[in-house]
Amino acid sequence: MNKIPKSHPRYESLKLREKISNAMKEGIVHETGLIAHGRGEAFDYIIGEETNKYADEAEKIAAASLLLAKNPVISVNGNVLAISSKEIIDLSKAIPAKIEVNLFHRTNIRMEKITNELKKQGAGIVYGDKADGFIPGLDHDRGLCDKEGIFSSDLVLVPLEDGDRCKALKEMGKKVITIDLNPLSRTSRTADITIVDNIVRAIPNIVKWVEKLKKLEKTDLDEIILSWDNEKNLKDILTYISKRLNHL
Ligand code: PTJ
Repeated sequence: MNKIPKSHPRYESLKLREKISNAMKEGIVHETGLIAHGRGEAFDYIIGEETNKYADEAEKIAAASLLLAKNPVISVNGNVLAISSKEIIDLSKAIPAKIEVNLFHRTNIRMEKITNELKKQGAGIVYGDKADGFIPGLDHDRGLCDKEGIFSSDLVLVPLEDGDRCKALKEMGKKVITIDLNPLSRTSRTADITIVDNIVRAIPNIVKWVEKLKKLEKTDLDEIILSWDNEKNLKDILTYISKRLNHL
């Protein structure tokens, strides 16, 4: 790929494409990850490629929930690593939360590459390769997880998630936070907290909220979370999108 000039009106977007494309060539992103990224881009374009007040509120609630969780885990897949690795590591340290590699298209070689890359970039323990636990209700390797990681967690942050893992995690009694630009996806509609924002903006904003909310008492954090209504937030976002489309 030719060097993208900073003056290009779609510089940020093209840089992300470049990262995803390079990570696919390195065997980190699955080839279908390019399609997933394209779907995300389309929704991002529609919401205006910025964090709106609904996403910001969801990011605040996510930060408070992560701070209150006893054993929070951040789930990382190929796409997440390709575009948000540093930010994920920052967030895991700010909480602190565990990191687990959990792949839809699981192969030993991808598990190893993603785990090594996270460690190289400064993550501590990276869970996922032991695979001594299983998420009930999922067929195939998608259910594999670590007993000390996702299996025993009380809260999981699962960004850019595929269809039914979110539901299966909820059925295990876990609180699930997702980041998904598509407010209509099954994951978006199943999660406890759905952040409709690009992960590259969402994670730094969650970190910002974590730093602010860290100073509060547990009871104040409980109070903040009490006001959260995920269904209402999703409805508000859909109304926001409809209004934008009507005014174009
Ligand atoms: O690395 P693997 O093997 O675990 O595979 C990862 C992918 C992403 C390929 C897999 O989980 C998958 O196929 O996911 P889906 O079903 O395409 O869902 C991904 C969701 O993430 C879609 O609803 C996209 O809109 C959304 N998405 C894509 N890019 C972004 C995003 N949401 C937030 N930020 C993004 N940058």
